[in-house]
Amino acid sequence: MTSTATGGPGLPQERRLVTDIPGPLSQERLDRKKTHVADGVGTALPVFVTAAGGGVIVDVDGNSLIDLGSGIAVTTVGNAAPEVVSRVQEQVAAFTHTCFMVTPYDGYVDVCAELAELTPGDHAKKSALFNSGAEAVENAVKIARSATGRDAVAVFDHAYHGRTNLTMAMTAKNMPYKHRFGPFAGEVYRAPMSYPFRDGLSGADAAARAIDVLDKQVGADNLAAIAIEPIQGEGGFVVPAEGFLPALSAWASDNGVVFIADEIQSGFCRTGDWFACDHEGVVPDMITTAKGIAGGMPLAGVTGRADLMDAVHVGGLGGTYGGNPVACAGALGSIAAMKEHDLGARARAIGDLVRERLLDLAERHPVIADIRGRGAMMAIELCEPGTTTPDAARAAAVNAHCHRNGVVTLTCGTWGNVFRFLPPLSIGDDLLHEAFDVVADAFAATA
Ligand code: PLZ
Repeated sequence: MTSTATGGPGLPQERRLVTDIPGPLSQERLDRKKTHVADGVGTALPVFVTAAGGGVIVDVDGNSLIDLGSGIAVTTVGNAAPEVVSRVQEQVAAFTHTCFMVTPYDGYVDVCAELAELTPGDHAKKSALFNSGAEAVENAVKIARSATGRDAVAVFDHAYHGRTNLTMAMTAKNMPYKHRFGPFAGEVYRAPMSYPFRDGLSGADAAARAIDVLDKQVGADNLAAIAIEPIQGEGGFVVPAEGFLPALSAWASDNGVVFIADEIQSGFCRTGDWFACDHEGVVPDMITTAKGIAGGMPLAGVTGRADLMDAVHVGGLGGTYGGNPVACAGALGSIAAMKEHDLGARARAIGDLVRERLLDLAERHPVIADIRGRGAMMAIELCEPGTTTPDAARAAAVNAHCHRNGVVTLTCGTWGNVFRFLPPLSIGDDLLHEAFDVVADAFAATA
């Protein structure tokens, strides 16, 4: 079952359905998956992929689907982007691995230099590289604890930070992430998030509420770090009210608490800036990155104030594969493409197009209770009309309709009632419009 397909932007940019979704050849492979792959590993849209690029994903049956998911915000520069492919090919032919902790190489240092330049703030910064977002978050907490000599970590309602033991503890939602997987790491405390659609609070009031919880229930002196997604991802694309992040960050700074922005989903041009923190000029002490950083190669980073990063003893940070040379080559290609094609501007243009389509849709479908997000990170929350009662069943029905009709869509949210749109920034306007025509049909068909 090998494939010689070539992907990338040269693929025909079209939605093309030649079988049911999933088609017979995907069905065969699904049976094989059932035999060999643990049931705990689910798949949202079970077509087996042979190629992808631009704004489409092609499956074994010859269907071409429009991609509004980017593999959960990863292929921001496009799947098999030429800048990524060429650098990866060159690197993989030169050497695949040495372990940076054994014998170093330029790619790792180059990525850290890019991170210092691109992340918010012009202070002295240093980075360490890892394999996954969860691993980056774990290490950010380790570094913050080492630098402050404190234990406690504050996180927020609806937060998602990963599936390892510490990051499960930091993640809010039980199903499917935490159920029966405890006991969880200790010294993790949850504060109320700013969620304008549900709490109606200003950023300042929501920050005061969160700070009061942290101050009274944890104590600023015990807090090593506050970790927050500047726009929440899995939790429902919750965009905090203006002023919430700056107020929290100021409080953290006044109290010697390390402010960690988890930009694993929102970073690298996704929201129209390099990072979501840029929107309000928030400068985190530490930032975690992954996903979009490397165009599909597994890479993650922790970037922070040099004094914090250097608080850890030599040898205290690492891992066999962290900052693997092939993954670093992918990151350098992805970052080069983002700069060269001004993908931040492209994300803003996509955001305008998507918002317009969603506003139009919401006029006709009162189940759409909230439209939110920024740039190419937009979402709608579905509720029983006129209420804030989540309508997850409708979200699932709309999602299934989109999948059957060749559009890769994703849901999210604590109640599973949020529909999120994360197209690759390499998608064309025509394809985007066609995808939203399908979304509109899905709402009409499930009304
Ligand atoms: N922090 C903000 O969005 C990953 C998870 C998908 P890893 N989000 C997608 C799933 O169901 O596992 C994520 C994130 C934020 C951390 C992570 C974790 O990143 O690379 O999946 O470990």
